[in-house]
Amino acid sequence: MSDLVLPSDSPARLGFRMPAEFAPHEACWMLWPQRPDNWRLGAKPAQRAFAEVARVIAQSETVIVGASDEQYENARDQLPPHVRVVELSSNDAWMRDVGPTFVTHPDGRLAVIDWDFNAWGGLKGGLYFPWDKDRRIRRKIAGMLGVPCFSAPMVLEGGAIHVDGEGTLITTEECLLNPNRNPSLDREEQEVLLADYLGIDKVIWLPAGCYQDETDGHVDNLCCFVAPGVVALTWCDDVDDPQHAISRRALEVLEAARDARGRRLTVHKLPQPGPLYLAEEDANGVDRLSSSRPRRAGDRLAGSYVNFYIGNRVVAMPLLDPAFDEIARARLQALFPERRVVGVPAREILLGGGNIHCITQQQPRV
Ligand code: KQY
Repeated sequence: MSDLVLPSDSPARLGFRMPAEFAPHEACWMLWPQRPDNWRLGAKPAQRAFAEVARVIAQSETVIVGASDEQYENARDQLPPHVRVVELSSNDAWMRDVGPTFVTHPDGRLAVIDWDFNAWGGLKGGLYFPWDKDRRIRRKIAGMLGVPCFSAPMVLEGGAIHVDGEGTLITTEECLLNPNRNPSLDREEQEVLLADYLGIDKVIWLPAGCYQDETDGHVDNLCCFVAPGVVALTWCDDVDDPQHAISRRALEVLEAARDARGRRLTVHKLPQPGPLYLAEEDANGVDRLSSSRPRRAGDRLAGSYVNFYIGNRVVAMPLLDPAFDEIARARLQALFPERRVVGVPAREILLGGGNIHCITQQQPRV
């Protein structure tokens, strides 16, 4: 980590830090899916899956779902009454990536970090155009909550980072050092910004994310903290599967790493589901529009059980493959003895390019 002096007004200099996902939450924010060029059959199956995710998470914290005006009544009708629905326009439904990264202050203040956003790569491999509505979401939520919003001079999606709440951040080189995100910022400069805005003392750089992940290797689909000093990692035993080498390289980095407090990490492996592929029927249900990335039958899906959400008393995990669902659920339950691990059928979310972690964003309790 570079020891450049922080600007005097950076959130970290003011005393703000990003808490871990496993710290207590005030709420969980989500968005309602609707775009027919990403979600098959007019997003109806995805809406049912999102509603089930919201229902499970709402068992232990407030859930707030942002929906467009034209989908407001439909979202209200499909979501349980105790899930709040607010009008909030978006270009798609990935609250992890377009929603606020919340930071907290020891005196009880909450603030939002507003990263730049370019739809996972802008015009060089991004997933859709335009992304103007997504770009405004963090500021709108800060406004709704009446909390300060710090604009960070860096493209970053929430799914590209995981933190332990004790000064350590995990990310991937494939995503953060991709020329389609921050071509003018090198590794050290990005570390300085992560320190300035999130209070990070140590960045652990994994080489790459999951095979064929359309986000350019978001860490939240590959590896996450389950406690300080403890991570879960997607694993694949098949040496002929490209995921095997990716996970093995990540394991080597994790095993050699020390976190911000000088601890070694304990790594727990979660099996990769599948491999899973987009079926003809899935692809045929998606509208083909030039403004978004096409979905083609036979495309490999970047399915991963690591893409779960840690709620206050429940963990919402994706069910993706009957051959591995129960093994993954039992391993996660052992990692979260004080929470109930609940599986949600999540193939419809995966077809849109992400999973439960990608569609949720925790608001920490202060
Ligand atoms: O990995 C995530 N955090 C989001 C996935 C977004 C996919 C967009 N199609």
